[in-house]
Amino acid sequence: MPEVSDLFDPSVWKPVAGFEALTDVTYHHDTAGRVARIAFNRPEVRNAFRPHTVDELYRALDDARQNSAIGVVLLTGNGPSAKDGGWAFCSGGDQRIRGRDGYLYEVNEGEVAPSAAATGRLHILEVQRLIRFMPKVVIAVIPGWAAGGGHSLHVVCDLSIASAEHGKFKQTDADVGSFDGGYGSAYFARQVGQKFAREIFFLAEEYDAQRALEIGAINAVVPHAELETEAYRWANTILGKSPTAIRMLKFAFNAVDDGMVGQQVFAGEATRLAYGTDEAVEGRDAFLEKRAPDWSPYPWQY
Ligand code: S0N
Repeated sequence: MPEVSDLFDPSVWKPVAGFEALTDVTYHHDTAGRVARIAFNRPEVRNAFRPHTVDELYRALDDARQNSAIGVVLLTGNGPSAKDGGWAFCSGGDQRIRGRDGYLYEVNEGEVAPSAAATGRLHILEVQRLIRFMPKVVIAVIPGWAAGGGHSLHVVCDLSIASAEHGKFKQTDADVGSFDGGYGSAYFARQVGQKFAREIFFLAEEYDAQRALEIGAINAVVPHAELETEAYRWANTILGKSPTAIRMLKFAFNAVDDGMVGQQVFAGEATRLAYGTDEAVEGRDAFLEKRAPDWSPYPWQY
């Protein structure tokens, strides 16, 4: 077994200090400290997530969000499975520990304590919102299965790139009695159109990376061995752009589908820009100096 993943290039990545104890995900920065690689690390269950996985994923993503040197996050799945050689991005919620009100924390692998019945969690949706609202580009790097909640996670990422040989997709929510009624379905329909989205959810049939590309569900299909190299190349291309422009574009793309929250996020960034102007500085200074603001240098522009 490789230490991290067969596709992982140890000359590119270094572990992130403070995150050594992670078990269900791995978290690295590139040597320049500008790209984050976060990977599901449960290949034996096709990278299904349990509450502990989601906790770790959220922590790593939030750390990348708050690191002002990081501009791009690669979200992927380690592999292959030592059991059967299978590859996965993520196969969604771990069905072995799904309770009646969400997913349960385990006492042992696949085993929950009877008293845990009241502590079910559904916080993968918090991860979806973190990806959606972080002012950085998140790329889903899909080396194998994207199924169920794993399918929905790639949908919410800004870009998706998949392995030609092993990239496979299936929306199994309705097979197991779950339904992502937000970004996973309704936003997916915005991407591929209502007919394809309904077919993928209602029939839950497998489709491959080429098909995903044809319907507009992903951006590119690349040879398996080149998947992470190509994703890293994309990251570095994006890093060559203006951070402010990329951030404003991401939130502009989001806003039309995100209602008042989308407007709020976009407007927050506009406020940040406004704070950088002399005009806003004058407003602040006038208040602190207890005088009327002098707006005369600032025209009512047309
Ligand atoms: C991914 C599939 C298609 C791969 O098939 P393949 O290659 O034939 O492999 P298998 O032999 O099936 O799997 C290998 C081993 O991995 C285990 N395993 C796979 N997926 C899971 C899983 N999700 N949970 C637990 N174990 C899993 C297999 O059991 C097998 O183990 P062994 O070797 O011991 O037999 C195929 O595996 C598949 O269909 N997997 C299930 C996909 C699925 O239905 N996922 C759940 C869908 N629902 C969600 O994800 C919930 C979404 C969600 O989180 C959410 C959304 C909105 C609101 C709230 C929530 C929420 O619930 O939090």
